[in-house]
Amino acid sequence: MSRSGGRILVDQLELNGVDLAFCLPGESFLPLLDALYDSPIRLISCRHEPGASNAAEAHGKLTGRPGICIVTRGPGATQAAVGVHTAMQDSTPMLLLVGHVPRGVQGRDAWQELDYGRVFGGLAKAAWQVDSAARIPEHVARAFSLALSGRPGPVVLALPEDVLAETTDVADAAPVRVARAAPRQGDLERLRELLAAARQPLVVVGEGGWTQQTGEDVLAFCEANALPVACAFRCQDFVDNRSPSYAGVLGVAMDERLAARLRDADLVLAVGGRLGEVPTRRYTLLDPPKPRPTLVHVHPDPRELGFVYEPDLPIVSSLPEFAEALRGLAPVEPRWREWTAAARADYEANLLHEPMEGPVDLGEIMAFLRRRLPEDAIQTCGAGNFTVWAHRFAEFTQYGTQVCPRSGSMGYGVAAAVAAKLVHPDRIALCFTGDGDFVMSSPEFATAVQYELPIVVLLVNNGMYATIRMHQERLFPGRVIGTDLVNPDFPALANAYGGYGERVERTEDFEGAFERALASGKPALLELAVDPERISPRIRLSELQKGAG
Ligand SMILES: Cc1ncc(C[n+]2csc(CCOP(=O)(O)OP(=O)(O)O)c2C)c(N)n1
Ligand SMILES: [Mg+2]
Repeated sequence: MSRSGGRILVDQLELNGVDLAFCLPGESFLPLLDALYDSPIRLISCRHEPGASNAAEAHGKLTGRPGICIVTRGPGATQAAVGVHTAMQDSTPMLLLVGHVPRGVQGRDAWQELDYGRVFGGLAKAAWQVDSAARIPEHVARAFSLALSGRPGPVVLALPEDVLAETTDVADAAPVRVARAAPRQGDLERLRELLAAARQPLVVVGEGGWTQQTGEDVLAFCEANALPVACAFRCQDFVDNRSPSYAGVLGVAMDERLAARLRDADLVLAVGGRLGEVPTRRYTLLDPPKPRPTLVHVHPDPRELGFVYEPDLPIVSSLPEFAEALRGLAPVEPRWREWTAAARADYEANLLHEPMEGPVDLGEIMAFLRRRLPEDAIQTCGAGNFTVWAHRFAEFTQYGTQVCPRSGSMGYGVAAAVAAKLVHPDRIALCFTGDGDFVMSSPEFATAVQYELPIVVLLVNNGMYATIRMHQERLFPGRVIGTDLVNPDFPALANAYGGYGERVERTEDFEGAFERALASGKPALLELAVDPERISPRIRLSELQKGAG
């Protein structure tokens, strides 16, 4: 049967299990849009390509399957780059499909033409152009396979509009199956020996194909061996934070006591993750290339092992397979019970906040949310100092409930909440944002209204790009430039979009406002009017200006 390139492409997406795609329409991919008209794939049309690509990235995080983003050539593709960058940094499977200029005019610097292999070559896991409709099944299968295998990541496919329009008779490819590496028996025996020789071990969990079951298996192993386990930046939902083994997060503004534990550990078992710049505090808590502690590093992609840190024991394994294998490993007699108990006590102490200046206390609000949010509520964010409260004072119990950019990209949170509400309509999708961050992602608040997705946005308004102001005051005291913000009336903006908006001016008003936001049944925004003096949970602006901090 003869089909258009667009139809062939949509059929390949369907047979690979795609049921949701994010786009910003362009005339360069009309046959693809038209094929979606007849498809069960739900198409969400966004307001700005960064929103579409961030939502697709978040969808990849939420499902472990490639999130799909479809954009137009040139300006559409370049605007979508931010989600591709996050997917690469965060190891998230994703497909960016770009409508491209027709083959007949390529190479003339035609209107909106780009060489996608070159533009995205350094950004994505792979990027190339599809040159014939007949080979779309092969190319899409390769794209899925690459996105999902080894270290998951984003793949970019450029689709010339005449390739999408061309009709041909070609068979579908088979659904993509990805092989999963498993540890060798000798690896686990060696791990046990190294553990038996340790006195101050630390397990660090990170990205690269995590699942709920992986978290349960790793945590059971940690508990059976009384091991402390820390999460890498924005991987706080990888293990149940209530466990006596859980020791906190190696993130931005990490607890000094946890930082010291990583520095002082004599054995580090990294399950997933790359021991990147944030968890190692700019590679100072562990020295590259050969860190002082014995390092056991487990990763599905052999290229990540030894990339920065030379492991004593590198283990190439998918994370679920490794975690499953841990089940069969007999526990060792722990010599570190006190070390683990102290790590846990430090974590619990760090959950307690100091009272904050001004009538709105974010620590109190986070304490309320810890009690109030159901275990399956999904939290999203972008970047800013407000995230320090959101991360430090939150407790996660289930995988897939912290959908945040490890890339540190602003403007991610609203789009991620939209994706979360689409995947889990019955759950709360809560976006933490700042006055700077929200304006960057607010177009997707309109998407939430259009598709009737009652997300809840908590906007911390301190009238500035506080993160940058904080660094500015440290390095260039008193010379404030480029970091002040004059803001719109945020609740009015939420109302204008067709959502619910409220301004919270006192801590005690938050609870009622939160319930009203949920009860509104609409996308809701609560503006938290905080005192800019408290620039982060531990730092006051005036202290910075005096040279402290
Ligand atoms: C896309 C992007 N642009 C710029 C930055 C640099 N940056 C990091 S945090 C931040 C300020 C965020 O301001 P706001 O949302 O108001 O949060 P606050 O720090 O005030 O709590 C900026 C500009 C970034 N991380 N990402
Ligand atoms: Mg701000």
